[in-house]
Amino acid sequence: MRELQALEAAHPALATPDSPTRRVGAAPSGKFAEVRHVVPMLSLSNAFGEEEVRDFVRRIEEKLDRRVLSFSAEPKLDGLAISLRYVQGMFGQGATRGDGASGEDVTANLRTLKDVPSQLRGSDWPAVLEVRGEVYMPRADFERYNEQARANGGKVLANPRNGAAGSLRQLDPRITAQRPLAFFAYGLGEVQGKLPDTHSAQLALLASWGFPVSPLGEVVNGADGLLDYYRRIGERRDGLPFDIDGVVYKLDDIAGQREMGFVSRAPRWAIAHKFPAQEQSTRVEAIEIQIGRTGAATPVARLAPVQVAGVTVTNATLHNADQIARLDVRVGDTVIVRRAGDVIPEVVSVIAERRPHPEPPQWKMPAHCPVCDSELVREEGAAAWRCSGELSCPAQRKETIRHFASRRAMDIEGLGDRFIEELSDLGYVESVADLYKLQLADLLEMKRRADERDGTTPETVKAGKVATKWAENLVAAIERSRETTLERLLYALGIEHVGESTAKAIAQWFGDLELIRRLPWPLFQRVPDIGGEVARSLGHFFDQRGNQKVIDALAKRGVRVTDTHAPSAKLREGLDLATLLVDLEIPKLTELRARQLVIAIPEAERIASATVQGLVAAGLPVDAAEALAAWLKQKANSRLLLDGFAMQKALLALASRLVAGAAPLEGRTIVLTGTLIAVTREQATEQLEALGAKVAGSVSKKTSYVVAGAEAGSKLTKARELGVPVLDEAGLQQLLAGRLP
Ligand code: 9MJ
Repeated sequence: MRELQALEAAHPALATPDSPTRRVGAAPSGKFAEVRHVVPMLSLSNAFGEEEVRDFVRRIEEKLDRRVLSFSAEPKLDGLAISLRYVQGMFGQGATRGDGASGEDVTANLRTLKDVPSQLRGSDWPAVLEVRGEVYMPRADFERYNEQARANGGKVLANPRNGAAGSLRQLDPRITAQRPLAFFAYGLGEVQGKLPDTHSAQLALLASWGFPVSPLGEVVNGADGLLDYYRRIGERRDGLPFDIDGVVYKLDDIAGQREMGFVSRAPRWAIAHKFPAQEQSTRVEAIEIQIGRTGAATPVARLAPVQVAGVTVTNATLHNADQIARLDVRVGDTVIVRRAGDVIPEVVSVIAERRPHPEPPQWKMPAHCPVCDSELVREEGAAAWRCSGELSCPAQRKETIRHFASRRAMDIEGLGDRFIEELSDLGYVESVADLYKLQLADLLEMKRRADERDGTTPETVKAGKVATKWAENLVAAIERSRETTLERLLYALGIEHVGESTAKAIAQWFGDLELIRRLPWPLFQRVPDIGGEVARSLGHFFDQRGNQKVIDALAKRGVRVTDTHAPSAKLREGLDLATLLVDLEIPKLTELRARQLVIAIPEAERIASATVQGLVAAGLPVDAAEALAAWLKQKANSRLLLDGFAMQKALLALASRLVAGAAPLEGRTIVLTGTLIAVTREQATEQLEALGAKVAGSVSKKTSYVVAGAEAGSKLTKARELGVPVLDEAGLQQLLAGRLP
C-alpha cells in the first residue's frame, strides 16, 4: 500500500480512479440496506516510525502556527468501524463504514451488543448524535469461542478482527447475539447540538451517556509525549484483553481539527502509529508431533523463520489433527501465522494460491510417538491424540514419576518435583523402575552435580549433613514403597482414565497384575462402571512394549504386590461368548443379535472364520452380517475375539475355584455324552474341572452324573443300566453354577 501510495504521489497521472489507495473499506455486499453517512467515516493515515510521527506533529504546528500541542492518544483497536445514530437519545440506526461515504445497515445486529446502549443515560445529549467507534472481539472470548468450535467440530474464526467483522455481517441477528462482541466509542459523526471543544472532553461526555470508552486514552503533549505513549502502550500490548494494531493520535482541539481539514479520505489532524503486524505469511517446512508432559500429542508446524510482532517465529501450533484437516495445511504450503499476546503462535490459514505444484499430499497423523515409538491413540469423539507409552515415553517421564511417587500412589515421601527434575535431567532415572535402583551414593552424587551445575557448592559440613539426611530418608522411603497393594500399583502406573476408584475395582475383580497386564481389553468391561473408553485405554497401555518392559523392570527391582488374589467369583457372570461380542463393540451387533448369533454358532473360532452367508444363515440381518465380517477381516479384531474367548475360559476356571470357599464338585466324577448346545464339550469339561469335578470318558458305578445331550447313545444306556443319575443341559448348568442337582 505504501509503495503504491509513493508511486501515485510520484506519478499522479498514472493513478487510476479505482486505485485501492482511494478506497477506505469494503464495498457493500448487497446483503444489507445501504446507509449514507452524512458526515463521511474517515480512515486514518499511517505512521510507521518516529520520523513520520514527528513530521505529522510538525505539519500541524506549522499550519496552526502553534507549539507544544495537546493530543488525545488512544489505542487503535483492530476490529470493525461502525457508526451509531441516536435521535432524542434513542438508538435508531447502526452502520458499517463501508467505503466511508456509505455503509451497510446492521442495526439489528448491533442491537444485540450490550455495549451499544439502546437509550442514552442523562438528558444533556444532542437531538441527533452519531457515535463512531470500533466493534471488536476480546481475546479471551475469541479463544473460548474457538475452543468450543474446535471441540464441536465447528468453524473456527481466523482472528478476533475477522471474528468481529463476520459476526456483525450475519443476516440473522440471533447468530450475532451468540458472538462475544464488544464496542469502544472514539469519535463522532453528525451532531445536531452543542458539544465540548476538545476531543478528550467529548469522549468523557460519551462515557457519561453510557458508551464504553477506552480506559487507555490519555492527553499528551508534543511529539515526545506521543512517542512515549506509543512505547508505554507497546509494552502493555500483549497483556491487553483485546488486539490493537497501533495507537491513534488526534489533535485534541476541535477548532484546530477543523482548520487542519482532510486529504482524500483521511484527516490531517489524526494519524495511526502502527505496531509491527501480528500476522505474517511464511512457508511450512515440516509438520511434527510434540508430546506434552501428560502425553498429549500436538501437531506443530516448523516454519521458515519470520518476524511476527517483533519476534522471530519458527514454530506455530496447529492445535490438533482436526484443525489441520479443517485448514488443510500441507508441508510446503504458505500460511498465515499469527502471534498475539503471549499465546503460542498459531497457523491461521493457508494461502491456497501459493500451494506448490505438484500438490503436496494431505497430512496424516503418524501412528507412533516420535519420542518413544508407542502408538498414538485417540479416543472416540475426542479431538486430541495422545501417546500411549505412559511409562516409557521420555516426554512424559517427569509427570509419570511425579504421579507414581505421589502419596495416594506409591507414596514415596521426599521425592518432590525438584528432585524429580534433577534425577531425570541428570540421567539417573529414565523410568519409574529406575527409582528402585537408586543408592545413597547416587543421590549424593546427583545432589553434588546439581549444585555444581547451579554454581551453589555448599561446602559447609552442615549442608553436607542435610544432603546426607535427605538422601537417607529418600532411600528409606523408596525401600518402603517396594511392598505395595495391587490397587496402589495400578493407580501409580498412570494409565489414562484409571483413577483410584477404577484401580481399586480392577484390583478387586481380577486380583493379579500378571493377569491384568495380559487381559484383552474387552474383558475389563466385566468390572462394573468400566465402559469401552476406559477398557480401551487399559488395553492401549498394556499393548505397548515399552510399558510392559517397565512393569517387568519394576518386578525385577523387587516391587511386590502383597495382596495378589484369585479373580473374584463375581466375574463368572458375563464370561460368555455373547457378552464378549457385545464388549467388543462391533458395529451393528446389538446385544440381542449377539445372543442369537451365539445360539446358532456357539464357538468363537467358528464365528471368527464365518462368511457373510454363514452369518446370515445364523440369523443376522445382512447389514449386521456384513459389518461383522468386515470387522473380522481385520486380523487384530479376530485375534481379539479369540484371545478374549480363551481368556474368558481361563478366568472362568480361576474364578470358579473360589466359589463357596472350595471346589463344590470335589470328589464327583462326571461323564459328558451327546451333543451339547449351550457350551461345547471342551468348555464344559474345563469348567467342571475348575469346580473340582473329574470328567471321565466312560460310565461306571463310580460315576456321579452322566450329562446327556442330544443323540446320546451307549453311555446313556449304560448309565440307565447302572442307575447313575442322568442330567440334561439344564442340570449341567446347575453343576456349572456349583450346585448339585
Ligand atoms: C481505532 N480503530 O481504535 C479511530 N480508532 O478516528 C481510534 N480509529 C479513528 N480512532 C478517526 N481510536 C477515524 C478513525
